[in-house]
Amino acid sequence: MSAALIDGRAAADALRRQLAIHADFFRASTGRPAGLATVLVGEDPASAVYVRSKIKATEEAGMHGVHRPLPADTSEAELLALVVELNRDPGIDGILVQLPLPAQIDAARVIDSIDPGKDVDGFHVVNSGRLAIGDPTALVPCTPLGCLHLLKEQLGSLSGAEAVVIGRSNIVGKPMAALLLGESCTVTIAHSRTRDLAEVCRRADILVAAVGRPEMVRGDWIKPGATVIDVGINRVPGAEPGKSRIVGDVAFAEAREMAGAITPVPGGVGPMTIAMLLRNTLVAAHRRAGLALPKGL
Ligand code: NAP
Ligand code: L37
Repeated sequence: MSAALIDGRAAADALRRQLAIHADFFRASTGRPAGLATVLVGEDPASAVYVRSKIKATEEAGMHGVHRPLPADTSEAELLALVVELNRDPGIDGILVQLPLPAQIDAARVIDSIDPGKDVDGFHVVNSGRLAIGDPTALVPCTPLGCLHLLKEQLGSLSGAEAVVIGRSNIVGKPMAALLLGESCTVTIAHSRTRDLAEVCRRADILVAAVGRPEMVRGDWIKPGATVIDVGINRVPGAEPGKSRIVGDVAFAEAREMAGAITPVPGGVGPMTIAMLLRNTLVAAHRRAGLALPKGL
C-alpha cells in the first residue's frame, strides 16, 4: 500500500486565500491593514529565506509587513529596545523575532519582552501557559498549529487516537503534544532518552516527528495505516557535488509503504508554518482592535 500524500502546499494556499478575505475585512473595518513585524538578527541563510517568505506571504494576503534586520553583533539591550518600540507601535499587531539568536543574546529574555497580545509565534510564557490550561485565547506556535490543521483535514476527529510526538522543544514538540491532548488524543512525548523509540512509535495512529535528524524514523517504526507528520527540515548533500537538498526526519520512501497518509518534505509542514503565522497575526489584530473573530479564523 502506498500512503496518501498530505499536500501542505495546497492546504497552505487554500488557507492563505481565506485569510486574505479576513485581511480585507479587517482593513475595511479599521481603516488600516493588519501589521506584522519580523526581526532577524544576523545573516543565518535559512532564517533569511524563511523571513523573506513570511514577509512576502504577509503582503500577498493584504497585510502590512515590516522587516527589521539587525547586524549579527547587536547587543541584547539594542534588541530589547526594538521590541519595546514595536510593542508600542499601534500599526503593528504581530512581532516575530526569528530564532536562533546569536550567542550574546538571551532568547528567553527577548521573548518575555514581547507584548503577549502581539506574540504571533506563541512562545511567550503567557501564551504557552494559556495553551497548557486549554485557554482558547492562547496564541499557539505556528508549526504545531499547521500540523494540527493538516491532521484534522486528513482525519476529521482525532478523539481517542494514540499520538506519539518525537521531540520536546518549546517551539514544536511540547505545544504539539498540548494541541493533540486538547483534541482528546492519548499522547506520548518521546525524546533522546526514550527507551526503544521504534516500539513506542509502532503504537502511534498519529506520529509527529520533530527531531532534526535526517530520515531517523524508519518504515518499520510505523503502524500500518498511521498518519505521519514530518516536521524535520534537514539539509543534506545533494546528488551533484556542491548542491544540497532538504529531507525530513522520516525515511519517506519506506514510510510511504506503511503509512495511511504522510506529509512530504519539502511541501508538507513548512508552507503551513507560514500560513499559520498570517492567521495568528490576523487573530492578534482583531483582538487588539476589539473586533469579534470572524467565523473560520
Ligand atoms: P530541537 O529544539 O533541536 O529539538 C529536537 C528534539 O528532538 C529534542 O527534544 C531532542 O531530545 C529530540 N531528539 C534528538 N535526537 C533524538 C533521538 N535520537 N531520538 C529521539 N529524540 C531525539 O528542534 P526543534 O526546534 O523542535 O525542531 C525539530 C525539527 O523540526 C528540526 O529539523 C527543525 O528544522 C524542524 N522545524 C521545522 C519547522 C517547519 O516549519 N517545518 C519549524 C520548526 C522546526 P532532547 O530534548 O532529549 O534533547
Ligand atoms: N515562527 N518559525 C517561527 N519562529 C522562529 O523563530 N525559527 C523560527 C521558525 N521556524 C521557521 O520559520 N521554520 C520554517 C521552516 C520551513 C519553512 C518555513 C519556515 C518552509 O517554507 N519550508 C518549505 C521550503 C523549505 C526549503 O526549501 O528550504 C517546505 O516546503 O518545507
